[in-house]
Amino acid sequence: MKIYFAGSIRGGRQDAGLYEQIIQYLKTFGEVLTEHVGDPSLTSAGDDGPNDQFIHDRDLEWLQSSDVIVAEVTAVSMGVGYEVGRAVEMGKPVLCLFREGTSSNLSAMIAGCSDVELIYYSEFEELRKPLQQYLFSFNASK
Ligand code: 6IA
Repeated sequence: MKIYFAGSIRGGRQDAGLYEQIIQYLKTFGEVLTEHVGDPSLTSAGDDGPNDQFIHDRDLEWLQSSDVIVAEVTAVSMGVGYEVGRAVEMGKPVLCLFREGTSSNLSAMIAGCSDVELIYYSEFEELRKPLQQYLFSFNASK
């Protein structure tokens, strides 16, 4: 199973450690195409990578080739919102994760979208079971 993990980059890297934990766990279920999103050395300011068009086009190819999208949507990120919208239009299964108890407010465009599954949680450990259930049920229905 190919998993596309989406998390904030230029929207802010305050949750990078959490992304890394989620990615390590997701890797026990399949191949994570976007492991760099959890790289703690990747900063929101870093501009030394490939150019933006390359990043956009390559990420959309990965999105298209993925079986499932898992998006951590607590940190407000234009790119993550865009990826979720494009994935919904592609008809991909999308699971969004939103951490409660922070100053972030979840957009109605995610909270009100019946095409995405949404899990509210407060810490990583709470995600293990629901993530496992979601990925197993998805694999079984394929
Ligand atoms: O608007 P954001 O930057 O927060 O959007 C983050 C989302 O867009 C992530 O889920 C990624 O899949 C994608 N994305 C955005 N920037 C990059 C990127 N930049 N590399 C790979 N995926 C990206 C390279 C580093 C950059 C700071 C130069």
